[in-house]
Amino acid sequence: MTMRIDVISAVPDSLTSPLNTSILKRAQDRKKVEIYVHNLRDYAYDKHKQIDDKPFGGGPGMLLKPEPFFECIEKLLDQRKYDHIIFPTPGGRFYDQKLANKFSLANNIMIIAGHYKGIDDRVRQKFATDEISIGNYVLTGGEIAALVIIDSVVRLIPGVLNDSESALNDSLMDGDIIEAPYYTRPAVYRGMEVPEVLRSGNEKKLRRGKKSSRKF
Ligand code: 6GU
Repeated sequence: MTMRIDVISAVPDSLTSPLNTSILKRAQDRKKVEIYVHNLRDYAYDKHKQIDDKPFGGGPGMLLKPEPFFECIEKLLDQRKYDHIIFPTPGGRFYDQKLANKFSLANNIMIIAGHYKGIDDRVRQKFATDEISIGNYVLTGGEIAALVIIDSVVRLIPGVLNDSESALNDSLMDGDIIEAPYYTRPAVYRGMEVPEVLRSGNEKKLRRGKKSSRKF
């Protein structure tokens, strides 16, 4: 079973490189996930291909119009069922590992990447099943949040990570993700030494992930 992820964006180019690099690329090459990026402008039907307009009630900036989103989303919904239609928004539920685990069980996920104050709210009302924030700060748009969600979900799909990278090695203590520090050669660099316990070669005595490296 191959997971399918559809992302709708007004700036699809911002997603291309990250989605086609490193482990996300490998996951697609291994047919563990299919990721499709849809350009909102392709669903603008007026002759100027306009996707934004002035907000009712005034105020600065432009809003993404509802029609291109509705056209694109309804076309996708005609083709398959989606387990989650994710709407990244600073007002959403805070994203965490538990939610990533849940999303990783899905067959089909859609992510609607709008802009902060930049999307007609009827799109959210009509289609969003999961409104997600990735933290307490404001981004220029939902694309980077979409990438955060995709990255954290795809690495959990069986067969995406190799044994040495395995998500099973992720350490969780008191619900916090923690990692002990790692080192490679040289054993001494600019006077800084790798801890003796790691250099001894007695790997079985090592209990990785026990000691938090969290600084705050
Ligand atoms: Cl999901 N979107 C935007 N624009 N800003 C955010 C966010 C999402 N999560 C935190 N800040």
